[in-house]
Amino acid sequence: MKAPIRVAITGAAGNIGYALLFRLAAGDCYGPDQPIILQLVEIPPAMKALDGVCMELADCAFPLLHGIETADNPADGFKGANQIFMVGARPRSKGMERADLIQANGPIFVAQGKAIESAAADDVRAVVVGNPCNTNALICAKNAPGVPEGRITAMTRLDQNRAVSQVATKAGALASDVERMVVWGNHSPTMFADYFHATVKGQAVTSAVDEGWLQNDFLPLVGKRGAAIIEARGASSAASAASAAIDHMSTWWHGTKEGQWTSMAVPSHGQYGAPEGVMFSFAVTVSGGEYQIVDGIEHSDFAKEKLAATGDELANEREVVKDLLG
Ligand code: NAX
Repeated sequence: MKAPIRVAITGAAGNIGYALLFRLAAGDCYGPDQPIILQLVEIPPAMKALDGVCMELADCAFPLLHGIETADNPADGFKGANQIFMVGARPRSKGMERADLIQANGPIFVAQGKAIESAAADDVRAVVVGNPCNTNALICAKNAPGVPEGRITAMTRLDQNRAVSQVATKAGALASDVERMVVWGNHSPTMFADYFHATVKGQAVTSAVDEGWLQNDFLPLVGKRGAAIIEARGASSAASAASAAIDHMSTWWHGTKEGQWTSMAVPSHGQYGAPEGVMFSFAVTVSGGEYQIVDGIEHSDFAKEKLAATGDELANEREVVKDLLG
């Protein structure tokens, strides 16, 4: 049996947290031979609910769960953490614009960035799920300048999984038959689910599936999937978001298979025309715990327009939080 790793989760008593913790403890992220110690972080009013979650975790008697610790602040909660899931954030309330949400959540990620730098393990890897996740991850990274670049990322894997599932269903195939479907840009309706380079059973998606459907139905379907789930369920995506967070961290931990791509929002250095210095979702490969942005992908004019629009949105978000960038 390997030595346990420390896995910190913020927002651990929330909806996504409730779907995430049990799968982490069951070994779904790091494998059946990797024990973990969970470090659960919440805000003070949620600590009682968190106690209840801890009781349930204990009652599962998970063999891989070698400890549960709780904290009501990130400096304690991130101590020695090797892996961090930043899920906790203020939800968007009625009448709140995206810019208001960005401003309300920004300070949370200033404190969490500082805590990663001062308290986490040297090999820390972190994903931000709490929205607006790209810009929150940017704030976090800028407030952790001593942490190597690229260790703090944001999650667009849910958008990728949604895109994979829609194409698989349309083509009468399985999700595992769809490859190289990646999402570019922001985790917001402007993101671009790039079907031009994706394949289903080895065949180009553009020839396997009606192109009119791809352009007119698929893109809005994926872009507005979160809203459709709220409308149907009366609550936002939780289990699917937790599953995507596990996929993001699991791929980072285990690596991508030969020829496979995945989507991660990572610091941009202007590749593919993305604005420099934002957290932009790119096609990446992963090996040995390091991601690499895929080089040399050709984009059509249609795709370039989409990339420019989502990039502009991220540049505008960065402008809104410029005072929080360390
Ligand atoms: P909930 O409101 O159910 O839970 C959030 C939890 O975070 C609460 O328990 C709250 O007490 C805690 N929290 C708030 N501020 C905190 C802080 N400073 N430190 C630690 N904990 C804190 O929301 P939930 O449905 O779990 O969603 C969490 C976040 O994920 C939201 O921001 C949501 O918008 C975002 N999402 C992101 C997705 C993505 O693909 N990136 C998809 C799903 C989801 O919408």
